[in-house]
Amino acid sequence: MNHPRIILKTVAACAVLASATTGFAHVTLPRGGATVGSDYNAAFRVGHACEGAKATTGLAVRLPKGFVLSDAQARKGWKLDVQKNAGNGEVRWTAESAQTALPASERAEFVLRGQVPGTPGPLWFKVLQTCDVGSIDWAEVPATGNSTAGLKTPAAKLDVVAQGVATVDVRDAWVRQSVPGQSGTGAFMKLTAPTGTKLVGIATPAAGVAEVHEMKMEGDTMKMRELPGGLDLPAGQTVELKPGGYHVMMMDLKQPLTKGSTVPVTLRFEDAKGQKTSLDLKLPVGAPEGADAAAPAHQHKH
Ligand SMILES: [Cu+2]
Repeated sequence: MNHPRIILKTVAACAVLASATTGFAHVTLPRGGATVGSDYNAAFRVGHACEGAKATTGLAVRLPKGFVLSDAQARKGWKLDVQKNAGNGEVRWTAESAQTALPASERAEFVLRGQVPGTPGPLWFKVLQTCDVGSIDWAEVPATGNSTAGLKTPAAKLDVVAQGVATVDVRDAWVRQSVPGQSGTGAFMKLTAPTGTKLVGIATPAAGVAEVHEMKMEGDTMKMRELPGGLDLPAGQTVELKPGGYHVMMMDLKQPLTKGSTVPVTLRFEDAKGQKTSLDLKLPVGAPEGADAAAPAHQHKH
């Protein structure tokens, strides 16, 4: 009676693959948010031409209400038009010839700068991509919430966060489940900071102590220890905390962490200027599909 399970797994794998492909084709902003009222470099990534087209020939970004444009980056061989009208401003790049158009197989960034609004919330940039054949209007906005999941042609989203809230993007976060009597476990995630920062601390009511750990070979034994000075998150680079690598160590667990429950966690960051921010999250307990759950169980040795 293995068949139903196998079929289910295949379907799930296809779904993941399909969404990854569409994700690549979307016009998006880099991972991570922006602090209220801050200056933001909006680098729109164009990863693919319109369906059946050979090249992207134009990109028009409609500026959302509350975003104050300062300037837009010119592109060689492209005409730049800027309309600063309050409320319906637009920045438009148009290829001057077929030679300077962006080939379907190449990726590029179209950059504009400006100040984000003073109130937190998602900011949607609607982008019209024009190609030698056809066009795509990346203009879909979810009816509620701020997830673009399920949208075919989502607008590019920027999360504007309150002062003191980290702009770091956190994905695929999870906590390894624990059994009664087990004192420690690990938490794992992918972190992307839009501007360089450091993960300097963790707090959770589920554990007496939580630390950022690294794994290191000492002679022929793998040992782990707290990262002195925190975990570096270079700008725009995704840093992965995973079994066998960097991880959040939770010690003196208050109770067993059962699969399917969630653990509240506060991540604390500090940038090079000493600016402190934090992020409150609820992490699911249990390895997600595709995670390296087969890695050796987390043992605490110092
Ligand atoms: Cu550890």
